[in-house]
Amino acid sequence: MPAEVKNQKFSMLFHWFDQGGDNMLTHDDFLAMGELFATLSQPGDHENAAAMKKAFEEWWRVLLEHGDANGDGQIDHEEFLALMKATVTAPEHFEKAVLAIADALMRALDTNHDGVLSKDEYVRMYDALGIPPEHSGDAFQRLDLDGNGVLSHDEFRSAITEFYLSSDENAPGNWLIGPIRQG
Ligand SMILES: [Ca+2]
Ligand SMILES: [Ca+2]
Ligand SMILES: [Ca+2]
Repeated sequence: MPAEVKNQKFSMLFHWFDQGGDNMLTHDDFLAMGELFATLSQPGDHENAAAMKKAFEEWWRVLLEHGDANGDGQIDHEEFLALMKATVTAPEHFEKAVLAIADALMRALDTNHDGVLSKDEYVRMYDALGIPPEHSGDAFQRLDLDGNGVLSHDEFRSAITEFYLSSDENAPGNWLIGPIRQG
């Protein structure tokens, strides 16, 4: 049911971001996500590490500012789904939070600096970020829209954009962090 697809994707995201596992998102969770993503950058690559941490800070700032209705300094599951649909995916926030992470992540993962992601470079993301790796091959194939065996910057960006913005249950970008759990 297409209307449900975004809820399922954002629900997966909520549980992934909830690094403390208490079913609430806090500033600490976003600091932890920033640290986790920063581990993907190469030793000495402070620029991309800092860019990812900054983007997670921005993401948290947007959530707190626009969605903490009861002012307890935490974002619960319902608050998160509403915020993701209405606020984080608004163009002015999407660029600074989501796409800023995407661009720095792509540069960090591209370890041989050829401007594209090979399957090996892509799969490293799964291991490091705690995403179950068993579907990574399948995901890679779907995201490689022109089928040339590597992910271009555009393919990576469009996967991330689709993940956040598409209500189509068959959108390739839905596979970004694994298959959407049904039900
Ligand atoms: Ca709250
Ligand atoms: Ca590469
Ligand atoms: Ca490609």
